[in-house]
Amino acid sequence: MSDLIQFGHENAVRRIQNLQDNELTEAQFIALMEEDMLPIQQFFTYYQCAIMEIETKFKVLNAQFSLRGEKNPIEFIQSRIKSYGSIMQKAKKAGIPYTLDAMTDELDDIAGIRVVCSFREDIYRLADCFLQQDDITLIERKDYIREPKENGYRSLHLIVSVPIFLENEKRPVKAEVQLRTLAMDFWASVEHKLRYKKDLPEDKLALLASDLKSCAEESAAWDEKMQRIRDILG
Ligand code: 0O2
Repeated sequence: MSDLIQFGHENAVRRIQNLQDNELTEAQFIALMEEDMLPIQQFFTYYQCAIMEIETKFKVLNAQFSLRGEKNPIEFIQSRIKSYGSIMQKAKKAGIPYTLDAMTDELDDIAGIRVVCSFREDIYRLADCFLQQDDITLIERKDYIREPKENGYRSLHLIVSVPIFLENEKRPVKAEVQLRTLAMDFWASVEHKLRYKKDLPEDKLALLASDLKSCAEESAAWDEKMQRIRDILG
């Protein structure tokens, strides 16, 4: 059971323990459990809704580009809600209290949408079209393509706020959109897997880091050549 869900259950169990067993029917017990779980379920549902909104926006752009006779710029879209464990680790590292309000305010990437394209220029074109939409508010833009991270990581990151429309409320929700090419995505997914292999000796880790960096540079050169080919072919 995840820590957050556990937290909801523990709250409920604590309250239930304050009552006499025989005072509580099964239906009341379930109602109490659900009451404590509701804010946590709601918290994640809002992010799921933001993901649906943003995914749809990119799918619409993809369809529109193909109507103009261009090849679809998007190869695939992957989305995720940050895992409970990662949320906790990030909150702990940043000194954010374990409350839903604090996590909503302070964490920008609980909802993550990754848009993967074949060509680098399509990333910028899609990002511009997406950011022009009047319900999207840009909070932060990090261009790790023009300024790659020290280890070679490349992607364009957009932290945005998108409104979700609920029964009686319009609610802004934050999300992180990562746009990258297939080559950047391949590199990042391999590097992500290796990042957890910390039990290697220092010399092997250093070799790995330097090999990964040169792979990142080679794949950036690939992206550049593919872009040139596309520009020539039109
Ligand atoms: P996951 O598993 O994708 O959720 P921070 O999030 O605090 O580490 P910052 O400045 O808030 O850093 O965000 P940044 O640098 O924009 O990175 C956020 C996300 O980008 C990461 O989320 C990764 O998905 C991706 N990313 C950034 N740097 C790297 C990198 O060097 N290698 C790979 N493979 N991915 C990277 P998470 O939460 O780390 O991971």
